Amino acid sequence: MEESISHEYDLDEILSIAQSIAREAGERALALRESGELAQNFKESVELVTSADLEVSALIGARIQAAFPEHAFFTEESEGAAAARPDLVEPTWVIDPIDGTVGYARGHFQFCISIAFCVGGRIQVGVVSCPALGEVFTATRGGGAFLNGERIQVSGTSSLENSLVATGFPHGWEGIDRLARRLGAVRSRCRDIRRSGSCAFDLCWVACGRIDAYYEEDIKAWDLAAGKLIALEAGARYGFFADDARDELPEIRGYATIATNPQVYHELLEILDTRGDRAS
Ligand code: LIP
Repeated sequence: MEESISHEYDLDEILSIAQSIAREAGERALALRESGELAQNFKESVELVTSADLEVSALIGARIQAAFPEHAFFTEESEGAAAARPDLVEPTWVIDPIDGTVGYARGHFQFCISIAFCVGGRIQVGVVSCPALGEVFTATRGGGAFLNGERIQVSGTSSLENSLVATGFPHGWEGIDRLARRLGAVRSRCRDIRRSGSCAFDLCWVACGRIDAYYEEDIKAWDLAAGKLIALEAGARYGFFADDARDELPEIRGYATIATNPQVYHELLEILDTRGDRAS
């Protein structure tokens, strides 16, 4: 299957198109923010969505349709995206036009344009552009992971005690006591905690070794798809710390995700999941 995919699809060409779309989208996101005219609304009363999320989503969708009219795509802003359960068998793009919207709207640098190309049930290409930092992370399945064209790999930190661990929290307050308990348990065993506000950003920082581990209970396919491939191709170990509560395709499952350098995986997993390692 893997071999036939690389025969049927030119992943390097797809990567190059995805990269140029991500760069254009990033420039547009920055320009919209600088214009000072961002409209802000809330989905389901808690989740921020700005006019830039919608505009950048439309821009990326239009570019993909123009380049690959036969491919399916869905973005965080697509209608029914939350309930969608794509099987990724046919060519499908999974996109977060702005991952880290809350920080983006407040002028932070930790936000990303996340674009993944999937086919044959797997993520094949991932691009995460961080326009405020001028950084673009890329990966193709089996082809390694890169930051601005330079090969990257996960950190060599060998113990959780010396690890920087990133995590995130859902937009609402549901389950906050459980999340806070878990955070306390992790914090008492690691060097420190980071919370960027963007899953794609955190996965890329695991990939390039700026942090050693990332976990989060409730992320979505569009948050993780590109970053997951980038982290894996950089040598990360990726898995789950609880049974799936959402019946998602494992390849793009966002429930109870853990991604770390392989050396600290078991130590962190033990804290998060007392039932032991049930990773992928
Ligand atoms: C964000 C995630 C992040 C999570 C935030 C939010 P959005 O996605 O990437 O990991 O902690 O609460 O869900 O909403 O900015 O696309």
